[in-house]
Amino acid sequence: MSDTESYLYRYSWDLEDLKSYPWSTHYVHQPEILAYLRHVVDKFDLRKYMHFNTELTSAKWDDSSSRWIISTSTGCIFKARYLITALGLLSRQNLPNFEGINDFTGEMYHTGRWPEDLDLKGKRVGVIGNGSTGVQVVTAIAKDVTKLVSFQRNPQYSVPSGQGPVTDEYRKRVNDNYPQIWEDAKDQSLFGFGFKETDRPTFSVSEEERERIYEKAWQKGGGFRFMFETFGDISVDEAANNAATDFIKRKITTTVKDPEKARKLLPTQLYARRPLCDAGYYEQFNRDHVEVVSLQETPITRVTSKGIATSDGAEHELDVIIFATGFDAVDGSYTRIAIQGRGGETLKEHWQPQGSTSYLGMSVPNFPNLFMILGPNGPFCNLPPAIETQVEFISDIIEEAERRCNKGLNGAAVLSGHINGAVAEAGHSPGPVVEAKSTAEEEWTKLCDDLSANSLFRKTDSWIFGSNVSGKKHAVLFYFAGLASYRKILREIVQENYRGFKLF
Ligand code: NA7
Repeated sequence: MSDTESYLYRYSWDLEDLKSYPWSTHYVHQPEILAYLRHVVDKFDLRKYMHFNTELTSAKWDDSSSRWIISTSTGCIFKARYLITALGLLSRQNLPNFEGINDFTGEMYHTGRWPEDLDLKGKRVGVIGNGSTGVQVVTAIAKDVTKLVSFQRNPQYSVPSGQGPVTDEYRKRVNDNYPQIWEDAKDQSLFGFGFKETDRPTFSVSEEERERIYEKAWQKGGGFRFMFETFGDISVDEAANNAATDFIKRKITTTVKDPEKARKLLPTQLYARRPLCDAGYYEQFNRDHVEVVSLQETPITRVTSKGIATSDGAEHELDVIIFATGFDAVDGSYTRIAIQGRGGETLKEHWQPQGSTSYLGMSVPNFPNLFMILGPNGPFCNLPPAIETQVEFISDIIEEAERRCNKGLNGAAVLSGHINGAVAEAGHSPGPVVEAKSTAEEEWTKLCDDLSANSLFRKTDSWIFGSNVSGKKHAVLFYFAGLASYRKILREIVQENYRGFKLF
């Protein structure tokens, strides 16, 4: 289930479709998201441009022809002037290699590769991981299984999502205001979640008023709302953070009836990961057949043929193990593929040892005409509007490069020897080359680093800083000043003749 309100978890550019396409609940589930994407593909007749079951295996920049040479799993080789990657922020699965994992005789699944027809009814199921996904899985399957064991390394804070049916009046209100809603989300807010983040400090109000504000947000629902619409300092001030977590902890202890389960479910860390929300998560632990294992107290020692063994000598017998263990996020989608820029350097090499870098989350020096959608250090926010923002910028810069090339405006650069006079075909220029400057990449990386310096998010281990995968450097992976500010910067860059880019 997406945790962004349905009306903002879609494309913004087709008002008629926005108003007419059906959605019946506040948040859409995966099948509805897929159906929506298929609908857009059909409506705009896009399927003819798509190759399915085709994996990008490598991409190499050829300086002499100014082309990307792109190899795929189907054996096809494509030559392209521009390569735009949309590999996904959260697509490379993180699958811990527990000792004995191959001995397990039951079924094992990672949530990122969920079989469509999986039926867990009547089964004994273990869920490893309790991030956004683990919390949803536990909530969804608890009623169907005969035994559920949630293996938790770090308990997390989760607030109600507010999921439920959308009334006709609500839908009408959204439909009547759609253009304004999008403008506010894209150009007035930090995260594009459909509300204005507050800058009210936690301790600017009395304790009673604070409680009232938290309670109101709890009743309304929404993870980002709770963290960013209640008070403006929860993610930067430890005392403010503690005040919010005290409230959530009280909710956990009053919801979970078994004190031992409640104790294990109480988080000990800061409230500084991606804010979670759920449709009745803590309530599931009131079922007798739902258990929680604290991996801090009793770590997994190995996977056995029958289930999972923990350090207290227990063997949790299971039919199915679900790995809700997340992803090698953001740059993990890139470092697994040999994407080679000028001189044969791969992106993986370019990003070592300092961690992944880019200009605007889209472009990397020495990787000409490569544009990443949601590459490292792009905006941290609701993703559909972030994706649209980047697609629009990339389209514009390519159009500008082509325009300059066609008008001969880049002739000076070609003749000056950057491409060394090389031409792809006799009598023709190899075409435009667009590339981020190294200084622009350095400045953008420093900005992203500085913006995150005071964030409590930086003090906790999560995929947002790359610290969920062993061996991965803990480094900034996002631009944290928000979508509106990011879009403003992009507009300024265009106005300043694509500041930070070289257009040959
Ligand atoms: P997350 O948020 O990265 O959560 C992964 C969970 O798996 C988290 O609870 C981890 O514990 C746990 N984990 C990871 N490795 C292990 C090992 N080796 N042992 C035990 N537990 C482990 O991934 P999600 O799929 O839930 O969500 C990703 C994003 O998708 C989410 O933020 C939304 O943006 C959508 P930890 O807390 O690190 O101790």
